[in-house]
Amino acid sequence: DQKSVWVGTNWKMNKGPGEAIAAADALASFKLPEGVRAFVTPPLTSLKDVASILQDSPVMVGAQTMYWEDSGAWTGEVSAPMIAECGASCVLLGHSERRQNFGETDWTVNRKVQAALRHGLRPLICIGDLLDEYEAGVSQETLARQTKIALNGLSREDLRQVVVIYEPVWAIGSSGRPADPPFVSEIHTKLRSVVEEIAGHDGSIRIPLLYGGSVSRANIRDYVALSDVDGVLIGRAGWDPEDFMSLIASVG
Ligand code: G2H
Repeated sequence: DQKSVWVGTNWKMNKGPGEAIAAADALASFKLPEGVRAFVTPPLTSLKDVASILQDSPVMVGAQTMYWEDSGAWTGEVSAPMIAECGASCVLLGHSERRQNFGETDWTVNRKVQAALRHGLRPLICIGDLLDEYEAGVSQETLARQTKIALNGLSREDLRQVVVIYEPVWAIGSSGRPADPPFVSEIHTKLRSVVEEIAGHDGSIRIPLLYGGSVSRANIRDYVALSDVDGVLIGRAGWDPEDFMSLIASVG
């Protein structure tokens, strides 16, 4: 895993089943460059179709969220075993859009991480600082807290499965501006020591640390070049499958 570059695209609430299937068909024909680990997170309405189209492709498929209970009276929610049965191998957890708009907290993210792991799903854990935290110079404290709580109680075997994605909330979406690579470098170096504190300093477990937030053709290589950045999560710039493939090719 050491040399892999992770490149994911989060479709968010875009693409109905028809469009999602067409996009998955396009992704299925793409050959990944050596060393790139790609993933896509479609909406739940097309998770099963996209996973089945990509089942023989190296592109991994994940959900964008899930609930921590396996089943029960939780109207509107879906569980880890349901997502796994749809063919997903991973799940985004704690995306800032979920934390901000749907009440997710550090501790609910932790419960979801544990539930995902129980059902063999790789948790793709998003963390991020708010603009006022960034401006007050406390980004690092927020990120350390979010990371430590998300990973609380995990075994070493569990820690081998997780991916952590730094997405500054002020850098996400059309109102955001991409974070400067030197700032990302500084943050990721500190995050590396936070995860090593948890997983050990001997290098036997290297938790992939990805950057996300307005990643585009213009800046993707600047992030991937950073020594503590193991890849990127792309939103808007990766929604078109041809664009996603060319972004992957540009770092492969
Ligand atoms: C951040 C990112 C992908 P965008 O949410 O998760 O989206 O690249 O559109 O800022």
